[in-house]
Amino acid sequence: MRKEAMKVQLKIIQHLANCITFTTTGRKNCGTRPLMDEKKTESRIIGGHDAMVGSWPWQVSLQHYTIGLGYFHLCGGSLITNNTVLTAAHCVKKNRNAAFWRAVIAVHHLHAHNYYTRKRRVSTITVHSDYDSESYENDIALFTLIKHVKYNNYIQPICIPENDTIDLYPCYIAGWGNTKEKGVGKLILQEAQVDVFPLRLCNRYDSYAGRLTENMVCAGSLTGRVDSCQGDSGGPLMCYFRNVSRYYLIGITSFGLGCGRPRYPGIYVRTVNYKNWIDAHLIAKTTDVSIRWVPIYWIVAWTVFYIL
Ligand code: 4AZ
Repeated sequence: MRKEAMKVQLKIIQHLANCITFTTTGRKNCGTRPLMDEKKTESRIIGGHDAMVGSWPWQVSLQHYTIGLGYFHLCGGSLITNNTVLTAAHCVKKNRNAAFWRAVIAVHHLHAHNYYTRKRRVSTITVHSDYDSESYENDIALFTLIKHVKYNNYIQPICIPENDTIDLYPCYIAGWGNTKEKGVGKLILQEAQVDVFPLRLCNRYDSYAGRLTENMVCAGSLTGRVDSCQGDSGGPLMCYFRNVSRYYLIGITSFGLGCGRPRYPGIYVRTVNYKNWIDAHLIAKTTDVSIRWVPIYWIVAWTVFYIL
């Protein structure tokens, strides 16, 4: 009887730990845009245009510090918990030292922060151990923030998909990257609607010719009018799922042959394939958040123990 009670007690502790980690990091209410009306059908976007303030509440600007220059936007990222930003591994090729980086959240104009804009220093950078800079395989990394952010109308996490889905529509990309292949970045966040293509189409001999793997998503436009570019890397490829009324992070902006070239859409990291990797590296980082709840676990667990 005591053994059984112990088992039940352990199960309850585990369940509580899971629930609390999940709710304190806010992943349950992911992928919603409080300031946007999803019912309004947006017209199709050709090329990029200014995003509206608060339209992508998980969009992050990852900035690197250089002496004399200060912080400089290098990559995009997506907020997936209240202290974690998902980005591309190649974003940290310049410097993997967390001390040189900051994440800016709820920012629209890179040089004009708002009262709700949050700047956070980074405690750890976790790069996928099998990232290959030649093939861009496993181009994924996690930035853990020193201090968590509070969710509000301007700050929300995006959902990570659990299962592969084929019917992706509508999907968007966003970032402060170059608007031309040899151009410069924009100060105001840009967004564009993209099509997601079957991998075999992008792997044809006159396109990426077999270089793309199952860990990648090919998206943009075949005529080359809509694409991501340098400076957008690490940012989101996000799709809206009407059945659940939420946005999911389908891809992470990774690479491409140039920008906006016909037959060469942008290539994104297929996040669904990294769900386990992400979770494994989150749990370790979020224990400090749930540790506050330990006394409550014990009270519940001991109460159950004595009742049984
Ligand atoms: C880059 O250099 C880059 N057209 C990102 C995305 C694409 C190309 C280049 C896709 O970070």
